Amino acid sequence: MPRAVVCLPTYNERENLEPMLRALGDKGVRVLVVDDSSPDGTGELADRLATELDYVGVLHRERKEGLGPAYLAGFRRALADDAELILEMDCDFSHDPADVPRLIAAAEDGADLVLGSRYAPGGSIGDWGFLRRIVSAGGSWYARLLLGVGIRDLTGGFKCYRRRVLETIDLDAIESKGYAFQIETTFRALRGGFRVVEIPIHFVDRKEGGSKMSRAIAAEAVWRVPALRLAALRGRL
Ligand SMILES: Nc1nc2c(ncn2[C@@H]2O[C@H](COP(=O)(O)OP(=O)(O)OP(=O)(O)O)[C@@H](O)[C@H]2O)c(=O)[nH]1
Ligand SMILES: [Mg+2]
Repeated sequence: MPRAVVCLPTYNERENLEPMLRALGDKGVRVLVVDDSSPDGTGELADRLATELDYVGVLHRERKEGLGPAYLAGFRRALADDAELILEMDCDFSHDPADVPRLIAAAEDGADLVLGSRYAPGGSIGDWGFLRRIVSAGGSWYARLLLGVGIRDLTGGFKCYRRRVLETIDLDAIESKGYAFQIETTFRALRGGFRVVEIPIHFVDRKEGGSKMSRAIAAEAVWRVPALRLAALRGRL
């Protein structure tokens, strides 16, 4: 089995971290927790768990700058550690740890980038309110239309990259911080000619802890999508 590293960004995920790390324990992966100095002590808890669980590592960052910079730091560390597959996933159980082997299997079957997709046939979302559904589905539809791509779930954060994808796309050029980061990485992979495959997942709302989604994050996605298309049209991406 190729060496797989799950990058797990955390900000105030104290209640979720330990169950999540334990749930990933039998999946044959290494886990890199990327914590942005969570005020609730998630980073210290991660250090403690890393001494007990040999498949866990921790990357501490000084301050919260959004998901994008946290993931980029995690990707760079995973690449330096010789990972062949690099996964992204949320630490709030919206993404089911039991799906990790399915993402890895799709990559082993030949995909360069696998997306855990809520909007692919067979995918679904549980217990989200009406507004959240509209915003999410509308966001993916908007990005799909403006970017002219066939991907159904562009904003999800449950993904598995082959090493060569992250080595090829220009990580230094990515400035997206929130959902836009997910859109941008997938768009860059498509532009790079990589094979992107969606596999259906069932997504559930978090039970513990609070959402970090904000208006600023949603607004960033709205303006970055046309900016990405423009950059592509100008041959800059
Ligand atoms: N390191 C780091 N992690 C973050 C940051 N923002 C969010 N996260 C983590 O990224 C994951 C997704 O964040 P959520 O707050 O669940 O955001 P979301 O999934 O877009 O929104 P909800 O569906 O409302 O939960 C979680 O594991 C968070 O702890 C950040 O700035 N830095
Ligand atoms: Mg979440």
